[in-house]
Amino acid sequence: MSNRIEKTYEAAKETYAELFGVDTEAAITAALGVAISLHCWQADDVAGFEVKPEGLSGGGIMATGNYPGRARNGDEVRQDMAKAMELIPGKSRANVHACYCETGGKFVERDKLTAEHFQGWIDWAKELGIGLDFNPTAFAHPLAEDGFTLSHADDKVRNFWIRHFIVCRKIAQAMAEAQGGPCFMNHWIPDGAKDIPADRFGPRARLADSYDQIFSDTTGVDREKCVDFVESKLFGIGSEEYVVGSGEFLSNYALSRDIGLCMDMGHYHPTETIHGKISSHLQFHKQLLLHVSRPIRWDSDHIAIFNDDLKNVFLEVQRGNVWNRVKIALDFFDASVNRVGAYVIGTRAARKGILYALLDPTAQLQQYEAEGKNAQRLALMEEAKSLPFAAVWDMLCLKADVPVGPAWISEMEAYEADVLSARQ
Ligand code: RNT
Ligand code: ZN
Repeated sequence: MSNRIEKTYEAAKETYAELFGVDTEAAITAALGVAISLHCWQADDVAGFEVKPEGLSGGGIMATGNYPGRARNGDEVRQDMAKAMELIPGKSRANVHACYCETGGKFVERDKLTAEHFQGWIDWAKELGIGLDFNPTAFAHPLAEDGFTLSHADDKVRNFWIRHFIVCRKIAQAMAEAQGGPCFMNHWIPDGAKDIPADRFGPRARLADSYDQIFSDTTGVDREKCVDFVESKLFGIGSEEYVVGSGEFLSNYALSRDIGLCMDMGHYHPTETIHGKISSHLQFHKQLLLHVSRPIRWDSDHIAIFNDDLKNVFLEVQRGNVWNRVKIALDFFDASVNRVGAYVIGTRAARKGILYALLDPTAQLQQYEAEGKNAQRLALMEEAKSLPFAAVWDMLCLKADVPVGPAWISEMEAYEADVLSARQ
């Protein structure tokens, strides 16, 4: 098998080099080195491990489906993520939400969380040799029930969330220190209204003020280690009409305060894609966090696949040569299929997208463009689509020592039979 892959690859390598001037070896090495952060919340449908007092409810976010085998605690989530990582080529990170704290069976309110409650994650990441990223959790909580958190009109509620975000940055800092490198911290809030608000200004003024309080807290936090991003959204369930942290609001906020901007592929109008926005934002913003997801109608969180939207995002990064200014994280949650399978499908798709972009004949395309040869430019773009990409992808998997092609499916099935099926 590896013989066949090597032979096919050698032919592909020649085709890429001779006809397109592309070095497949360099592309494979570069593609394996781009970190992709795997979100812990695919393993358990965004449930988390908080010990919840009576009456504590959900809200703000929703996974649909009830496929058996959901992870029920930290060890199971980590076990599933580690299994997925065995089947995924290239550099991984793990992205943890605050509600995935482990508090030893005791209820700990979100504004009292500390790094101690994430020691299980920190130790595990060290063992695997991967970095951790972090997120405050501003949903699935009684004080998020009416749809407002950091922009809440009641200062008691708003201050609670400010305190939560402040302690979360300290946790991110501790993660960064433990791993000897930055922890990318994403601040997403669900705030918004189902129907037409009479005041769109007030919540936005309060949100700006809350963020200012959060980001100006420098006690024990430095921006090289805890690297903050804010994530916008178009609408959510229960915030169909108005989202406080809209694209414009958060882009302006982030830029004016020197905070990173996060774009989730699923957070725009259904006919809108994000690749065209990257060059606009990066004229002004220093860096972007990209949440790789797949929007379908009202849902922004289907499993990422190797489609045009995804290819275009990475092609844009390649053509602008901004690999060092984007961070890549996954954000989808599908509870209707084998969840380890969901991780592997989505992460392999993202890695494919990265490799696909790194194999782009960018130099030639841009030269045609400079010479006004636009038929040639479009022709080469079209021809590049039918290059033997699969052969290079298979070689990447081989080099990374992960299953090639559909071989991982049977490993997923075996894991389901051995591990997942025992979970009630
Ligand atoms: C929600 C945002 C956000 C969340 C995670 C769980 O619409 O995309 O990134 O998915 O924080
Ligand atoms: Zn997201």
